[in-house]
Amino acid sequence: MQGRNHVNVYRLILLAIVLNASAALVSLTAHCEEANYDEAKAGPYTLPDPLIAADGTQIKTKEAWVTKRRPEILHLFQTEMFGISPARPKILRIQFDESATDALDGKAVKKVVRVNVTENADGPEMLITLYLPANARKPVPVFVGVHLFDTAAPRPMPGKPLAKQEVEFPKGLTDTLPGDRLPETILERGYGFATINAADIAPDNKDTFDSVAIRAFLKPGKEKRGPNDWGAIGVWAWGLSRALDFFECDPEIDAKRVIAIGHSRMGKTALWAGAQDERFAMIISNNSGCGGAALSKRIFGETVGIINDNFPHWFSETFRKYNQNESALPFDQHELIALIAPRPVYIASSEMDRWADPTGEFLSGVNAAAVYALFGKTGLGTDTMPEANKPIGEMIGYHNRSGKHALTDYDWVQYLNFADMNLKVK
Ligand code: GTR
Repeated sequence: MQGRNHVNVYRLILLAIVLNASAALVSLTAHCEEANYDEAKAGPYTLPDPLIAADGTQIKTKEAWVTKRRPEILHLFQTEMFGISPARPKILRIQFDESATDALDGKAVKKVVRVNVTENADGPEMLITLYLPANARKPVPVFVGVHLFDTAAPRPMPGKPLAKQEVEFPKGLTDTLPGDRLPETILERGYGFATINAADIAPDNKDTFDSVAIRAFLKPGKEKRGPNDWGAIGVWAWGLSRALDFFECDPEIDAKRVIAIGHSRMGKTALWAGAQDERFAMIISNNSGCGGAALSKRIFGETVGIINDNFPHWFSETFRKYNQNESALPFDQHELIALIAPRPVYIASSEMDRWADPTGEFLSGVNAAAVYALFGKTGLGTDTMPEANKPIGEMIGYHNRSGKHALTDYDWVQYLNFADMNLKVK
C-alpha cells in the first residue's frame, strides 16, 4: 500500500515538474518572442477606422472630429497604452542657471534653465538647455526634444545622440552637411533648438523610472503607479510640455512655432507629446518604430510583446494585455498620427532599421491622411512607399533614408525644409 502511495506521490511530483516546466516554457516563449521579418507573415490585419466613432457614427466634419472622435481616440491611448499623465501644474518655478550671448563663436545665445515640474517648491527640477540664433529677429521658432544633444559638450550635437556610433552612408546621398555644421545650420536657418534631460524626470531604467516625477505625483498612500498611470514615455512627453510652458514665458521664443522632435524612443515621446498637447506646432518622429509611428497590428520587427518585455517602464502596465494580442488593440498607431492633425507631422524611417518597420511607419502616415482631409489638408499625397532618400508629403512628411537607425544631418535637413514649408512666417 505504502509502496503504491509512494508511486502516486512520485507521479504527482513528476506531474508538477512537467506542469511547471511547461509553464516555464510558455513564459520563456513569451519572453523570446521572435521578431518577424517576413512580409508575407505581417498580416492580415484590420486597422480601426479613425473616422468611425465608438457608437458607429461616421465622422464627416472637422467639428465632429474635434469634439467627438478625437477625444475618444486620445482617451484610448491614455488608458490602454501610454497611461494617464497629471494635469499641467498651475505654477511654473523657473531659475536661470546660465545665460550666454557668445555661445558657438557668437552665433548663439545659450540659456540653461531649471524648471520645477511640480507645484511644490521642493519638487523635482528639470534642466532645459537652449540655443537661439544670436542674430535672428526674435521671437524664433524652436525645435525641442528629450536628450537630443549632449548638454555637457562644448559644441551641442543636435541629432547626434549616439555621437560615438559611426553611421555609414552610401555614396551619393545628398543634403548632408559638410563638416560638423549642424548646430550652425539650424541657427542660420532661423531656428533655435532645446533639449531636456530624461533622467531629471524619469530615468530610463525599469527599476528607477518612477523615482522622480511619477513618485512626486503619486496619490497619498500609494507606493507605486497604478495600472493606467503614466510610464517613462508619458513623463518625458509631459516634460516636453513643461518646456513649452517655459517657452511661452520667454519673449525670444515664438511659442506658437515649437517643434517637438525625437529619435527612436524619444520619437515615440515626441508623437505622444504632440498628440496630447496641441500647442506643439509640428512634430518629428525619427525612426520611432514600435509604440511610435509603426503600426502594431502589422507584426513586423519589434512587437508590443517584445517592447513591453524589454522596457516594462515605458508604457502603462495595462498595455501589457496586448502582448502577442495586437489584434485586440482598439486603436493603432496611425491614429496617434491622426491626433496631431491638422498640424504638420514628419515621419522618417531608415532602410536598414527593419526593427522599427519602415513600411509600418509609412502606412501610419497613409492611414492618418483621411483625418487631415477633413481639414482640407493633404497628408502624404500618396499611398506608394517612396524610393530611399526621396522626401514626400505636404502636412505629413515622410522619407526612408538609406542606412541605419540614427538621426543624421540628412534627416535634419529634411526637417528644416519641412518646417520652412509649413511654419515660415509669411
Ligand atoms: C530599442 C527599442 C526601440 C527603440 C530603440 C531606441 O532597443 O527596441 O523601440 O526605441 O531602442 O530608443 O534607441
